[in-house]
Amino acid sequence: MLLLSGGTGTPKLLNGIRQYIPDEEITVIVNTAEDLWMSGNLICPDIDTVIYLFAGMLDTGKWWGIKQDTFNTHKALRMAGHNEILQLGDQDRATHIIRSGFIRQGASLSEAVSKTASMLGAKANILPMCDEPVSSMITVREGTIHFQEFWVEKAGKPDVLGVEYQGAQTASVPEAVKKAIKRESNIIIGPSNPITSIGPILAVKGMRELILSKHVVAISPIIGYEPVSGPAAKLMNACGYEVSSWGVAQCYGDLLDIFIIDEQDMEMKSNIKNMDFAVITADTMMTSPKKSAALARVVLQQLI
Ligand code: GDP
Ligand code: FO1
Repeated sequence: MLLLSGGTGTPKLLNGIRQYIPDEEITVIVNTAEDLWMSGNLICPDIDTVIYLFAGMLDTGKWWGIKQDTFNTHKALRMAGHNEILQLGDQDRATHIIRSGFIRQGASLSEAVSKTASMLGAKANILPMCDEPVSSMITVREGTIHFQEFWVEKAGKPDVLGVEYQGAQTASVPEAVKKAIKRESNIIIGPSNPITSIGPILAVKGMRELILSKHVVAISPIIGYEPVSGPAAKLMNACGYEVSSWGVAQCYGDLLDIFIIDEQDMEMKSNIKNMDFAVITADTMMTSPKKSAALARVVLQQLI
């Protein structure tokens, strides 16, 4: 079982999938374009969400960080005048220190993530989309800024003029990712942000070609004309896509074989019918583990 994931929508689906499939049989290729170095360590928000989910540690209220974490170091740094863009939990920071230590000793990101995930007890195969640094850069009126500056520091408020994946074209698909894709017939594109979660994964040089021949099942992260959460609307608009499942389908284009949209968008099914893939409707709103499991069941039924 192989999924492409960001850090909120797809982890909710993974929470359902793991009710049917053992963690050891799940591989997740995760976006790294929201990563950044902060206070001396590499923060990988989407990877950490997936690790913490499989380790049973995730704060599923926020879908980032560790449940019941404290923020003492973050507060102490702020009192000393060192402001961190992201509020880092103390236990979460321990993960960053361990992973960054491996990287400083010469490990690739893939190796560092694999070791960190097993130290924390996550049994799924969690693979960064690439080992080289890639960043989603957002162009606003004042210039071009990192995704985290746009979304967290500036609270997603500036008008967005464009998005680019800095470093993606010179990055390469890691061997572990190539192997994982080659051995699967199906690839699931989870309900993640098509611009800043799935977009960067597909932009890694050679990734799209590897996925093209597979049976791709994607789940829309948009219900009606709004994302369930996060900045997808502003970013899709800026990239010239309609904010709807139709727009998401256009982002993925010829990769799609099966596209799962929300049952509320039943009438969109007829708009999408001229495309070269099947459209399935389901309740895609995952507000509980039970609802995640119900959607996961629909997804599993679409696999070949
Ligand atoms: P990020 O890295 O935190 O941006 O996380 P993702 O890209 O994985 O997830 C963000 C996307 O998930 C947003 O576009 C949301 O609309 C979508 N999303 C979140 N929860 C749900 C849900 O329950 N159902 C669906 N269909 N989409 C969801
Ligand atoms: N998101 C926030 O909106 N505010 C935060 O203070 C914040 C801290 C944070 C710390 C660690 C981590 O792994 C993720 C964190 N996030 C935070 C989420 C992160 O910015 C995500 O990349 C975005 O929310 C969207 O994907």
